[in-house]
Amino acid sequence: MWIRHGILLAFSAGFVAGENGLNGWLRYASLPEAQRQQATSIPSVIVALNSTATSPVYVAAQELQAGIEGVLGVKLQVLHEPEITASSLSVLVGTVAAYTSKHGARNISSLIADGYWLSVKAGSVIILGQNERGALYGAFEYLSRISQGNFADVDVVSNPDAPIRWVNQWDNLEGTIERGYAGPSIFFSDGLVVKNLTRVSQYARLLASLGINAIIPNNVNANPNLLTAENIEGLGRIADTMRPYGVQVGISLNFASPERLGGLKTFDPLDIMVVKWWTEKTEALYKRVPDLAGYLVKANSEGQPGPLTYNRTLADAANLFARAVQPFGGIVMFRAFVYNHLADWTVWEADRANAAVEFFKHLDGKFLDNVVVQIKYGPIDFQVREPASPLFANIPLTNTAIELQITQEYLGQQSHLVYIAPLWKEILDFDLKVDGKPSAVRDIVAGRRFNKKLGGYAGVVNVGTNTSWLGSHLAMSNLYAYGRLAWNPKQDAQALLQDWIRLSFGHDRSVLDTITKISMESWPAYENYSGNLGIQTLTDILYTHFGPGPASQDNNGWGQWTRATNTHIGMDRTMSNGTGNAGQYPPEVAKAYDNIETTPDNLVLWFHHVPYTHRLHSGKTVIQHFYDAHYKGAATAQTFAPAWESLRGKVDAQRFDEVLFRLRYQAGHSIVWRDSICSFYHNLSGIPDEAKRVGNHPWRIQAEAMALTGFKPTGVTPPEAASNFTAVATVKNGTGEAVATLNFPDGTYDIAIAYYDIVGGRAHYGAFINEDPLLEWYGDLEDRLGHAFSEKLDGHSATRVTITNVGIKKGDVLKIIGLANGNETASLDYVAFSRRELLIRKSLRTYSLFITT
Ligand code: GCV
Repeated sequence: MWIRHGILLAFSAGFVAGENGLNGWLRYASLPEAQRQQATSIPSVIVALNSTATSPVYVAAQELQAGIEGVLGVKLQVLHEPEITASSLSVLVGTVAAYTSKHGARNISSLIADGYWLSVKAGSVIILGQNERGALYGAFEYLSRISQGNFADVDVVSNPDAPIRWVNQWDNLEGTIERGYAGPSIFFSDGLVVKNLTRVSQYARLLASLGINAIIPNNVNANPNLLTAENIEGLGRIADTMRPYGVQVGISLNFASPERLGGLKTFDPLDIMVVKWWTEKTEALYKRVPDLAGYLVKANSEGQPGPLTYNRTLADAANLFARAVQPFGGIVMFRAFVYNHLADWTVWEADRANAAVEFFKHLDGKFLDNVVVQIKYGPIDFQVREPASPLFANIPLTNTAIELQITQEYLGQQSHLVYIAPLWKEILDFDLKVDGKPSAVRDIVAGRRFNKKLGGYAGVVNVGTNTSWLGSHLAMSNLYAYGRLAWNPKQDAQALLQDWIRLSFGHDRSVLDTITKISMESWPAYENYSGNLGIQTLTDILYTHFGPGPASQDNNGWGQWTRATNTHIGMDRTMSNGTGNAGQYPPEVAKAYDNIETTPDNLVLWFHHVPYTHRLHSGKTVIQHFYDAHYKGAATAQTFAPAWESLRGKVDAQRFDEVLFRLRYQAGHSIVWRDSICSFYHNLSGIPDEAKRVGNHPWRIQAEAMALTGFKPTGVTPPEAASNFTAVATVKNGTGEAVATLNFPDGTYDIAIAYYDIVGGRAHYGAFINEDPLLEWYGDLEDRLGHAFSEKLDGHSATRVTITNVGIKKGDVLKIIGLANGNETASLDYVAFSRRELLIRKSLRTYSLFITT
């Protein structure tokens, strides 16, 4: 061995195997003694008013038994009817109807479907659901309370804010997941439903604990083969597995299935043979899955087939399915994500943000009652900042649901910590002021504002087989918060986060404070370094949607335009001069967005096309705001890993190590973001950074300036994803050596080595000072992070490793060796030095200015 083990590897020493995340927030960890003592009277028995093993009430009893045992260390017996009578110290769980028939009526008439009543009085617990599902939800609420050490008496009725609380998975039949970052599907493999559905059952348990009542397991870009007899049977097995948890199954449909699977010559929604085909398919589905929740449809979007091919309307399509499922009580979620991805980008007005209203407004009133239009929260596509979609305000006669994305497609793909609930809250709380009346988005989707029967929430989750479910343990706060907000959107994002922290990581105060701090800072930080002022996430939209690629937004049909020139930036969406998008909002909101004076800074580039020198309300110019925000965001991201490290020993080993690895990765990649975006606009606008950071890196040694053997200078795509627009790389299977004599003052430094980790191999690296080994590492991020990987040297593959606390003397010789492997060349961008002593002494603000490395 020519290199000693690296620092990253050394961190795993000293830990026993830890938790792997599989139980999420349902760990039922033993309460610390002090809190356990507050449980003055512990129930002595669990009474379940249903003895059918597949019923949610039965499951609730099992869950109560496991939970109480885990938290309090006592295993209670479960009794079922008819053997029981409720005792004073029991936990009784059942439906109101079952309770009433046995014990007489209770006055809890305010319960609605899925709601529950929870009563805790001196150790006696009664949990009654309006239906079986509600009883299970009430049991989970009780367990959440005791898991958090809350034994207080309570008498509470809890009803869901909206009837639709669904999750969507974008799983493909062959087992991949579109925009999934946690391994293959738990549902499908090789074109079929998997045989072993254990993970599906565990997923249902997590979902039920949040009040989620249905799931669409397959991708909205749907495969017609889902409707073969074999797969209908498979769906039946999925439904059987999830039903005990009250989670119904629905499916995404491929609109062209009658032709592609059924062999018909058409898929025209008004063709009689097509109608017959769908009717019979629906009957076959309901025969196997009598409680099928319904259908989800993506039509005429991003190349998917749809009714417009036959000059039929989107309502014709939705109603075809609505009629088919109506006799069975099913519903149709019809996606409003319809737009032309081949738009003419030279046409100023061809604004994708207008598409949903253009496609759906004139259809208001034409959808059947069991159709719900599913609307992404913003007008484009899950960007780091968007205004609420104007469609929520434009179809008052139609049921609507909001689509949120738990999987972090545009938000760092679970390789960056981003707690999204604060973003969702901003949208849900936004008042669209329809007809001058209070019209919060949450009230519209709940059906309250326009008096609609159906409505609610669809969250795109994309869990995979990784035991952490989402690839990152900390990302699970997003799934938790999604479910809790779908139940009650008035809840506070930080309070939800803290419930999740206590349930997932225990009761240590510093654990609570630290995870709260980094999570609450994470969305603002990510917005700062990935795209601010409403310009969208400036990622490479033509490739993986992960790393920086600002130029990719413009000059193509996808419509995520920024209209950046060398003098101006931003979409003019005003009514007078722009695309008119502001005018799609009700008058009061339209007026505010139409006028740059009343548009909030964080959306100014969403609605206005301005010079880089335009002064914001903050007093800064747009370009200086860009520079400062990107530096500030990346500086905040540097604090996450050290903050997490302070929890060493307070979090179990496996989750501690896995989170630390990701937070360190994020620290490096946030600097990739910062530098790429700053450098791109610096180059484009020619306007210098007042703080002289952009393009000025005195503490960096550029790889191309080192003495090179085997490594050759190369450009990367986009060019700004390399410091000084140049990196170095070996040829395939080659070896490279880069050497530099250090000219920095003697001191202790953190040394960051920037390189590119691409798929196709695991390049092997070593760094030495004066021939002494400093760090050995591999280009193996594809094994360790689940995000969409790249085959090129670009903003997705650009990354950094950091070695802390290295003593350096002027004249020391730094050498880096890279061995290519497979299709992965070895590569290098720069080596950056930060003075440890200075870093420790500086405040965060100064630190952000200081980090020019
Ligand atoms: C499932 C975006 C994503 C696609 C996704 C699509 C949608 O365009 O990048 O992967 O397709 O949205 O929501 O339908």
